[in-house]
Amino acid sequence: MDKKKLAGEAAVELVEDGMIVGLGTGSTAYWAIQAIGRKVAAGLRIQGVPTSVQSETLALQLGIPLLPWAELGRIDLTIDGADELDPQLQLIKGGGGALLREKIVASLSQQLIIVADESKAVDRLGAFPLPVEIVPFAWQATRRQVRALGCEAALRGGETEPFVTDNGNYILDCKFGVIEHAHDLQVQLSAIPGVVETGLFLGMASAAYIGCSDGTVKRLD
Ligand code: ABF
Repeated sequence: MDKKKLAGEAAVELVEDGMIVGLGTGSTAYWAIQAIGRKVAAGLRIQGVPTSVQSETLALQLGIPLLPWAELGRIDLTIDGADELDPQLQLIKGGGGALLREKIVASLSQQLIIVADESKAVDRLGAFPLPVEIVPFAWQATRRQVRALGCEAALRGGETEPFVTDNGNYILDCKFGVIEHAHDLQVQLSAIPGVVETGLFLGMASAAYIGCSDGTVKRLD
């Protein structure tokens, strides 16, 4: 039983004709985009807004019409993955390196629907290292400031060949341990000038579809 496929396909029931739809990144959102592609082939009229080069490429392959960036404004519904989600639907995202575009798209979305397998549902955030997108300039100094907030921060990909995001930035994967006060941490990280964005998505998700081992899909609101 592919729990990610179950979750991704279930969320697509919410996609209606005429919508502008945010297309998420990752292996769970992949299944949602595949299902949207089938609906478009059957006549559904939507415009997609990809959250990464990866999801843009997939959408184009499936013939999903994309909204021109210049027209980007309100998005009706975004379907995206997550690395962790807690009972309050607070999220850690960015394991796929697309957190900045994902957060921009999420911020414009009337509804953000998270799709995940049950392993992503946690009681408290933090077992998954928090991705933090930073500019390459003086990244070591930025890393020192991030570390000073109480975490181990590692440059994703390593110093020889660092991972570069779709936006030309680096990512620090930050082990804070259990994140008790996510809003405070978001404020502290965002105050560091070299930090572009964090993988904390707080108060943004409308619901989550969780694929379970017993073949069911749970909806969390
Ligand atoms: C993306 O999906 C990222 O924000 C997140 O890291 C990733 C989860 O990937 P997967 O669905 O493959 O587990 O939205």
